Amino acid sequence: MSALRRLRQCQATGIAVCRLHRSSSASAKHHYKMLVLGGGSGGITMSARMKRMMGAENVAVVEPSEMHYYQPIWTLVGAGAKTVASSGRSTASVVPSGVKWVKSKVQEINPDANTVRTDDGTEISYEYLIVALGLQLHYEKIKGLPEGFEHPKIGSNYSVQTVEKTWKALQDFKEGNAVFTFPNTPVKCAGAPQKIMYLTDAYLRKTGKRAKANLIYNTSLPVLFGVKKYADSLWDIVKQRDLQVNLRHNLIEVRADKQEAVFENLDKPGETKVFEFFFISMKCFMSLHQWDPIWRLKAVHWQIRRVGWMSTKTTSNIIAAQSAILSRTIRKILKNEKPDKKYDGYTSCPLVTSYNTVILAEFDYNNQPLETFPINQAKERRLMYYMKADALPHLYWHGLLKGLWGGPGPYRKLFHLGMK
Ligand code: UQ1
Repeated sequence: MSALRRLRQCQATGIAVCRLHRSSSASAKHHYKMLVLGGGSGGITMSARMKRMMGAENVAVVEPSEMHYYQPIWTLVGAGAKTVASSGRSTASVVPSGVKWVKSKVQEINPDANTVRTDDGTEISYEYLIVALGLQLHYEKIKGLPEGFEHPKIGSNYSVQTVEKTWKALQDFKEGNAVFTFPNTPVKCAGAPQKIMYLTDAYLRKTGKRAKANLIYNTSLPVLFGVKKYADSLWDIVKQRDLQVNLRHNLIEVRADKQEAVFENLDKPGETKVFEFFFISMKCFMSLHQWDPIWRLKAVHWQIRRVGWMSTKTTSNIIAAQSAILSRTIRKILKNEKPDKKYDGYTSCPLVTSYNTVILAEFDYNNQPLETFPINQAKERRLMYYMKADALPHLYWHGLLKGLWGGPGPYRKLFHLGMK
């Protein structure tokens, strides 16, 4: 960086930054062949793959958080079946060794200059950029939040600060409504809000409190689940277990002091309905990160030419499938060859339906089932529960994050050999 530019930057960002710059040696490296934004599942997975492709010294990952969490297990944390501590590891331990961890927040992407500015004013230039910033949580979009979280009966399994409140509220349950919500925004895992309802039902039955409880699932979607095959099974479960489902109900306000939640009817604008609750578990409103390619880079007409991008879905099974394709694409681009493979939209969702059963939903972009195992996966199965609770976390930490797991595609083909 030129002295003049650094001076300007110091003027713009203050003395602390100047000092920081001076103390970092003049030879501090601020250029990487591959720069990865975000140290979540996508960012760490791609860092590992890029390290293997081009050497650790050529890769840097920008991530401000000290901790990295395996979020799929939070459903079970909310139901008391796993601890939150078991879900986290330090970011330092998951950044591949030798890869530079830039512990800052992205402040600006400048695709014309192939540079990124972080919140401490550092400018990093790159040859190739991977944006894997994931989704941001927006509890503040609901009136009465986040301050409502001071109340013990308001929980949400999607943030490390609030996930344990769900389990506490479940244990303290006496009588009344337990309300579960699904927001009107893109979300990471569309199955999650109903998983915690099934676990709540199982817990209340186990503890003899179910008769005093109404379990209510208010979802903004027009369906219980987007893939008919699994939705049919879920409707059967909902009926058998006496769970109330209200479609097109979107949470707009939580009145913590009165233990009331206000929902709007998405089919009848302006019409609202108030639900009293003893306990409410909310799926958070989410949005793409402000620097996600879909928001920002589209706005600059895809001026970044050499860019790899992950899609807007961000759960780890999707990242597994995408990371393999993205690596392949990058390898082709590096060799000046044409990318030859596209991500097929593979998504999976282990739908936890009790403390020892799971329906393993797997499907493609068109919401058609795309199942790995040669059995009917729409059935509740114990084996799938143990896969979800015990096997998949290992696959995540030791396979996916090391860049070694590209999803179950090859196994699916193997298991279905000769079946078509
Ligand atoms: C998967 O690969 C994955 O990522 C590690 C998950 O995230 C937690 C999953 O939930 C699932 C179901 C898969 C797919 C794996 C198999 C064996 C079907």
